[in-house]
Amino acid sequence: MFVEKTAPLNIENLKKEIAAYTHQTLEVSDSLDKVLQFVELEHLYSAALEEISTKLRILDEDFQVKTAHNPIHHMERRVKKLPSLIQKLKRKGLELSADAAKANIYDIAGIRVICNYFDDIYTVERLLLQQSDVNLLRRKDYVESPKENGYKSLHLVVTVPLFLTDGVVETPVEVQLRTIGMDMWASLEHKLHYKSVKNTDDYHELLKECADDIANVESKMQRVHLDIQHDEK
Ligand code: 0O2
Repeated sequence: MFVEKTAPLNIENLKKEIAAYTHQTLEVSDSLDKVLQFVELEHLYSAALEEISTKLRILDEDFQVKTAHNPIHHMERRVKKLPSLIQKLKRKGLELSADAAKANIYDIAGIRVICNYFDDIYTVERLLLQQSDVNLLRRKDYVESPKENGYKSLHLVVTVPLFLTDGVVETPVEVQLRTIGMDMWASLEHKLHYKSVKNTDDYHELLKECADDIANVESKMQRVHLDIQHDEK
């Protein structure tokens, strides 16, 4: 069910990555301290992803047992890689430290929940947020109000409690909920935006058209799905 996107931890590689992104040759004592803080960060946010993934999997299975339908098609999760995290800290003009990251960056742990149909997005949101230990910090509904380029997804930042050896730590996780079609669109647009040498503007209108076409097809398919569900009852 999960597509793991996290590379295994390796202190030597982390040291090299920190040195490359801070453009400093770090002395061993200094770098080790920083590295260990980032290792701890990785551990913390991986644990938060584990918690939220389990919650979502249990909800999906329970929904299937009770309604014969799985709202979740699949999930992808990742802890933000150190180079992207450092880039984001720099972009926001923040100190390059694990503490600054913890306090200011909310998408260190990210999970993408790909839903079967449009309605499933809001079902999963409702079921997740009604859990007493899940707290909503931020919500951006790009499904209701798509971005100008046609991007659609529901973004939530929630905290989950982690019961660690030294106490409870409320840890934020960014949850992106979208349909299969919205995911297909976002993947292509992301590729065009970040990887392609072509001018993104050339595809602006075409991509917007694709977003509308996908929404039309997905809404027709949802109608068929709802009719079938209704007939089965
Ligand atoms: P990555 O590599 O996916 O992590 P903030 O996180 O608050 O500083 P922002 O832009 O306010 O930044 O957050 P927002 O709007 O919630 O978007 C965050 C993430 O949503 C992005 O993460 C993308 O994953 C996705 N996203 C937002 N807009 C678009 C878009 O137009 N096209 C595509 N394909 N994805 C989008 P990152 O950090 O950019 O990258």
